[in-house]
Amino acid sequence: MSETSAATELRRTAGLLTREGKGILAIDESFPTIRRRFESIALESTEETRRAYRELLIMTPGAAEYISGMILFDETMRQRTADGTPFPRALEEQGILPGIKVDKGAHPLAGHPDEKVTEGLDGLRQRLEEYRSLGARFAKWRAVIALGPGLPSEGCVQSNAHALARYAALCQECGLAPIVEPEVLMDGAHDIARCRRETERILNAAFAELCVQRVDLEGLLLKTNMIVAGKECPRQATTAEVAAQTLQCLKHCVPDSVAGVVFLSGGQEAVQATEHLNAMNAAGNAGEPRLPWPLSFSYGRALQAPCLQRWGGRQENARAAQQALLHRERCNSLACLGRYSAEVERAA
Ligand code: 5MM
Repeated sequence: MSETSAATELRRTAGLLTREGKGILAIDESFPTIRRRFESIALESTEETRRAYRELLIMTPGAAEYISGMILFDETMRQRTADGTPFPRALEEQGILPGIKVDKGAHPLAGHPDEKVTEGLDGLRQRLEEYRSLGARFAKWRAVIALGPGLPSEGCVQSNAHALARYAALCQECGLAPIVEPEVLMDGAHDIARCRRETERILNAAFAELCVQRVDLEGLLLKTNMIVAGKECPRQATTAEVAAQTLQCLKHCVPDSVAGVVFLSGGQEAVQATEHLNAMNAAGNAGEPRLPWPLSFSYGRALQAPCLQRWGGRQENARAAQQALLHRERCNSLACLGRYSAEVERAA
């Protein structure tokens, strides 16, 4: 494939992922994370329980109206529906793009107590080629940044930015659209102003490295945290404050050429994550100029939590669980258009 047609394909994939009113469902929990999620419903995490749960999510009837892509975990990428269809193909058949989490998790950063760097660059080119042959169209890598006294250090910010950019360049070489996810955690008592300052610092570092590594921003999505106060902060911000601070942060740091911005939910309550996204799209596109990028969602917990609780690991609850998931998907789809409301929420 020529360099130009490869870039066109990447941009097309990125555009498909953020087309109007659609977002991404993240179901890429690693083994320890899915075990914790299943513990909340007293279910053992086995290959079969994980497969059954992921099948329920992937095969929810009607999801393609609201969902453009799903991010899978390595194991999920290789699993099949009960009738033997590989999960990536089952998604493609519905018009949903299969994606894959390719990082190997956050590990202690040498010389930097309490800080982590995301690993997984060794052998990544070969892994990406295999994922592409299995049907992946896009990929995701998450950097995890904790705030604390004197944290994050410059070493942590720079190491994670460098890894994100190296990953993104390798994805584009292989024809997979990269989702670049630097996440500032909500853990801690920091206020919203501190979250904004540190998120801007991290986004600036990430885009500087993406530029150094010659990544095509038109073939890339940014997945980021909203600007919120830490969970233990005595003063939590209002929805309007979260929307205003997040929009200003993005306008300062995200180049116009980026194909789209999608948010993680990061521990926000499901309805709250929808309200925040709706407020941003309503305010951001109320006048001229409109925002330079689509603002959408790539939630894990804020889409799945009600569904997981409704399922409870019991096959007889599968249909009700899918309805709970579809409801959150619809609400967030409307939030991408600034058209979500309390009435829509109640119409479950
Ligand atoms: C679904 O959770 C993803 C995997 O996390 P681990 O690697 O820690 O198991 C996570 O990367 C997710 O894709 C994003 O952070 C968004 O999830 P939330 O739940 O924050 O919306």
